Amino acid sequence: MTNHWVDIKNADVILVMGGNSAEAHPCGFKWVVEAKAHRKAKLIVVDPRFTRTASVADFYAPIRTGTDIAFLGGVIHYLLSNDKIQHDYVRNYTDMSFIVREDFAFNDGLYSGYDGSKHTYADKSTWNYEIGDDGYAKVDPTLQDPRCVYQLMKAHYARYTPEVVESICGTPKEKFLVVCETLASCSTPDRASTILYALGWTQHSVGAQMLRTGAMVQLLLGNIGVAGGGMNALRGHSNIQGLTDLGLLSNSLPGYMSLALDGEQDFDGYIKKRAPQPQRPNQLSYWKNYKAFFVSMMKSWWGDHASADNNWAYDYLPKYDKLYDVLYAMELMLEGKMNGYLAQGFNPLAAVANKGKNIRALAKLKWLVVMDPLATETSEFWKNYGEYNDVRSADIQTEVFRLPTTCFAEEFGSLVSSSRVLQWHWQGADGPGESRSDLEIMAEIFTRMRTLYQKDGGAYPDPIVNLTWPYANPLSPTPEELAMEYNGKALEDLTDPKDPSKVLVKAGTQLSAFAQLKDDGSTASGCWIFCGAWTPEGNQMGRRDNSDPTGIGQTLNWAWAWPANRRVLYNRASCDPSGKPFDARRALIAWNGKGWTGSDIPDYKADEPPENGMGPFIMNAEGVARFFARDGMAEGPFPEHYEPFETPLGYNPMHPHNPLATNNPAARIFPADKAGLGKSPDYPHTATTYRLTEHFHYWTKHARLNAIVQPEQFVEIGEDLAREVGVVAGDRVKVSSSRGHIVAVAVVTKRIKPLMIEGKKVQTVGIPLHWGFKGLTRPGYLANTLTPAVGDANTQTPEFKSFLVKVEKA
Ligand SMILES: Nc1nc2c(c(=O)[nH]1)N[C@H]1C(S)=C(S)[C@@H](COP(=O)(O)OP(=O)(O)OC[C@H]3O[C@@H](n4cnc5c(=O)[nH]c(N)nc54)[C@H](O)[C@@H]3O)O[C@H]1N2
Ligand SMILES: Nc1nc2c(c(=O)[nH]1)N[C@H]1C(S)=C(S)[C@@H](COP(=O)(O)OP(=O)(O)OC[C@H]3O[C@@H](n4cnc5c(=O)[nH]c(N)nc54)[C@H](O)[C@@H]3O)O[C@H]1N2
Ligand SMILES: [Mo]
Repeated sequence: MTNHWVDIKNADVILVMGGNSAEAHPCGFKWVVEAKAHRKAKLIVVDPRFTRTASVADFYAPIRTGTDIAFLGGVIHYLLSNDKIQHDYVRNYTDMSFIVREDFAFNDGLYSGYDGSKHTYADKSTWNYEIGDDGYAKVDPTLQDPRCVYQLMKAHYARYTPEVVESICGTPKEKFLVVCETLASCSTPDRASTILYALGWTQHSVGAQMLRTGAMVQLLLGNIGVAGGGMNALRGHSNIQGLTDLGLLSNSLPGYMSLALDGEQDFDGYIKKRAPQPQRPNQLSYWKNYKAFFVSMMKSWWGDHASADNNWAYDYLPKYDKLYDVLYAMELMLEGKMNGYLAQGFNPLAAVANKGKNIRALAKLKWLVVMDPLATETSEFWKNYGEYNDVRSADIQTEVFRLPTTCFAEEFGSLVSSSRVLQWHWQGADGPGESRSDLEIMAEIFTRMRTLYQKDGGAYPDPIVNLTWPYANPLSPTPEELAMEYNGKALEDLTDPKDPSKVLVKAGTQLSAFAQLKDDGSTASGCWIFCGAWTPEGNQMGRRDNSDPTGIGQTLNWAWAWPANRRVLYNRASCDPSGKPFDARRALIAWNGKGWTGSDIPDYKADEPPENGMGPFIMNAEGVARFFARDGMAEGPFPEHYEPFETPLGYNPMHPHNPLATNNPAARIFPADKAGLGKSPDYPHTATTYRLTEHFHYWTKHARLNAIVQPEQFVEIGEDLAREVGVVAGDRVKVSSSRGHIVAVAVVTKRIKPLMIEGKKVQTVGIPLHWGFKGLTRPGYLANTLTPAVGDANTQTPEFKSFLVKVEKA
């Protein structure tokens, strides 16, 4: 979240799109209820289904799955053509006035630089601003230049008229316009809207661009960095925010640093690329500190083995050639190139797209380790469970090890919430039986591996035998030790640059803030954004003072938020260029003549006078927010609608004559998966998968009370589809995709209606995901029997939310 849970109460309009927060985040949803009750906030829900969130909304609009870019592109067109944008904000704080390179182009659904044979944008160099001789981006403050971002964006989205939106999304024009008008009411400085989203946006082949389109709407309305605004990703597992913060994705490092790419063997080049020079006068480009963050991390990992002489052990880090995401892992297993797999707190057979493929993949492994408190579908993938897991056990040679772990309530430590708040929690009970904590298991695996490398050597044992392992009991590191390590400490006395005789931080002392990190090896910090969580004053994550001096929910003494205990990111943008809050009733910070103060920690240089003109988006070298994604995105600088890989239309209404632009042109799909995609004549219905409040994924079916409230697998179909296939509520239906089928009870509902898409009736089928063949509920089919193995082009998150099926009476 750019903002935080409590801050939702400050919103005037709440758009829930691509999520169902009343159901999946029922505790946090209370802040939506507060905003409705106390601010008369309007709640709008846009979802293919009339959800539990929709049932308490002021307005609901239906949408076809996978078409949110067309919808939001239409909103952008509405805001620009009706001049419903916050002028002061967009002119000063975004790249609207920046001039784009002459050779940047968009034709037939494809941007410049596309290589059709590789299905990727091989050359993204044209996706950039014109950079002048002074190193600064060229701008036209009048916004008249036809190559400025404002003009290009306006032309790009002019194609998304309300009629086009209706035809692609199935959202009736009148309903679409109500959503536009309600959002547009927040283009004034005294009103703010927030967007709450989750998987309904991320789990698509164009997921990352859906979020970007939402962020563009928020920027046009001047709603980023202000109280009650923001782009708010409501996250999943209790610590999934912590997972990305700590860099557990295959291409990232802690604190959103990035692993080097294959070929980036030169250390200085690696740093230079990630620590860009400012591209506007007097700009702070905060990533200029990248080297300090990186070197401190390497010191934390390898201590004295990381020194200036060996580039801080840069060669110890792998350089990556591809994303090693879970879809790729399954592909490698099938190809016989991955022989072992460790599933820690993960049930991939249930959770990953295309179960049939995944069974064949797991069956090729030599060994599989499952670290889990429960016996899961994954740990028993080799066992025959009749129609629910119809395998021949005798043909499967994979050796499976189950290591029983404790569960979160049997441990203590920190969890990071969607609000970026690191909250310390305490153990409720000891784990049962032979269970051991994840920490102990990992520590023992590591120390045993290290012993083997010490004894036998190997191709490159250095990174393993030299790893720092400073814990009092090497077989059982404590959460306190780890938290202190992530925060970091001084390795030498840190002195005042103006007076070297003055020691500011003594060697061995915990650091207070990431501003103290150095690039010369004198500091260590395992994750720079967590620096400040365990200071010389102690554990900041355990703080429980909920006082809220300004009454807008800024409880700065409740636990600790990264970065720097800041609760609302980009909060400099909540003030006008002179440093005065756009809305005094919701002030986060203000310039008081000498410094920035207020109810939040300034996301800016604390004593920087506004008249110097530094931009508020200090993580971008140009100091402003980007409508034009000049780097980073896989499929282009402006989001464009592409159809889901399994489309009920078979073509892209925006580009009907270019088959290369039917689906995301930059998405990766393996040949066999592509050949196996379903087509609409055989699989005429559009399906989506989702959660229910009563279950948490695949594990609460092991708990008796949850099993009682939702005992049996069902699918939701509309009354019209039920009539078409000849079933009534309670009948069993067979739902098939090109990859397999499930059989479940039909819930026939008014909550899902057919949509008219390009003149054709399209039915939506809703498939809750919680059932399987282990646990106390009635055995059921894994929903991922049906889903395709294709992912978002940037993140490889599978397209769980939009695929084709056929519904029949069972
Ligand atoms: N009770 C409970 N709570 C949970 C979980 C759980 O299993 N049980 N899981 C947790 C986890 S890990 C996560 S990640 C979060 C997920 O939180 P959510 O994303 O809110 O949950 P989902 O139910 O997967 O999907 C949300 C909604 O997206 C809609 N949708 C599908 N396709 C589209 C589309 O193309 N456009 C739009 N606009 N909407 C679409 C679906 O109809 C559904 O209502 O929930 C967390 N909370
Ligand atoms: N079709 C479809 N598929 C989906 C989704 C969807 O919307 N549609 N959503 C996706 C999403 S967002 C998610 S997050 C995944 C969820 O997929 P998973 O994360 O694989 O699902 P969970 O059932 O939450 O599995 C977590 C496992 O962790 C175990 N566990 C609990 N506590 C601990 C612990 O402290 N230590 C260890 N080692 N184990 C523990 C639990 O017993 C459980 O078996 O599913 C994904 N798959
Ligand atoms: Mo999730």
